[in-house]
Amino acid sequence: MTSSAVTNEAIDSAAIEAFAAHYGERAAHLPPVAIVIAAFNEEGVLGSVVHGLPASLCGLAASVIVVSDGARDATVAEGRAHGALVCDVPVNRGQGAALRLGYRLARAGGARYIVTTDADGQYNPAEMERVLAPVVSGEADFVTGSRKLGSQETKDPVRRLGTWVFAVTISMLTGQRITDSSFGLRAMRAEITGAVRLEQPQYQSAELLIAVLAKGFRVLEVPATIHKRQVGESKKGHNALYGLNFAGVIARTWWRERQRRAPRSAASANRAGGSAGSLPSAAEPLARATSIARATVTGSAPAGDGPAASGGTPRAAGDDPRSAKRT
Ligand SMILES: Nc1nc2c(ncn2[C@@H]2O[C@H](COP(=O)(O)OP(=O)(O)OP(=O)(O)O)[C@@H](O)[C@H]2O)c(=O)[nH]1
Ligand SMILES: [Mg+2]
Repeated sequence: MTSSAVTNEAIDSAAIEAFAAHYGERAAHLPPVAIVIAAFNEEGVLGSVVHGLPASLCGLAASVIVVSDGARDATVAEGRAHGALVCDVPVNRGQGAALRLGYRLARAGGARYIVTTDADGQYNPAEMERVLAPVVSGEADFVTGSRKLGSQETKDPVRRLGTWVFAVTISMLTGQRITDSSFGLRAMRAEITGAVRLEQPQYQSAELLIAVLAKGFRVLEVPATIHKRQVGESKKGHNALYGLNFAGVIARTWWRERQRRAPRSAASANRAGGSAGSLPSAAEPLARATSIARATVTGSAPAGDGPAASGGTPRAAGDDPRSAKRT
């Protein structure tokens, strides 16, 4: 392990320990679907985003995990007030590091499916079910929304061109037609996030997509919408910086995965069967995950994954005493 990996692990372990201590049973026994959101200084918008998320998807109960790191505003309190399980990391590391931690918390709590969305309100929660459905039905392992197949609000020609160029590049490199490589609304079987190598601290979407494709998982795109950011600013920098970083991640991930490509037979087995045969177990119990962090979590059987009591029921308000009541 490099020294930065050791530091990252120490930060993750401490955050998992604090999360387990704060939420106890709620964190240890998650419902089947975990909606994971990375949020950095998203006060003023995170609350309404969490509030608008469905309490169940595809007939399965859903919880919301927000990973906030190094927030200098009320992001944490706002997320908790609206019912999200918020992991409050003291150091800012980036969206990639935050999502990785969120995936780990979701797996540790026993979630079977992970859906991601952003904290800035650019994605439509009504489209989540469309993204998750092929994963639940077993048609795909990983589904991403696509603005190219759906719609995008921005008229910025540089953004539009960038999205197209990166999608074409990834399609050529991986051999699978991809129309959008940076869509934040996506769904996957939870164990996939523990089976692929994820290292990017910030610009994570291309790494995740390329790594999932390289492992031979079945990837699907569905039409979806991306709105303009209404509150706050992009955390990724202006177009040129974003584009340069994004291109670098594509090149480095493709090269890395090429070097460590699994034998063709393993990849084909994943593709053909779509089973978790070569995967680690989805549920790395929180107690075990946090044992590194010396956390104490007790509990009995994991929550079942039967249909939620009533589809579309509003999310319950959080455990925070300031919890707002949903209408
Ligand atoms: N925890 C955490 N979340 C982050 C960080 N940077 C960005 N995010 C979150 O990641 C999501 C996407 O970030 P944005 O800045 O909107 O970037 P983007 O959507 O890729 O690009 P834009 O189109 O410019 O908005 C948002 O929910 C951010 O709050 C970070 O350093 N830490
Ligand atoms: Mg955004």
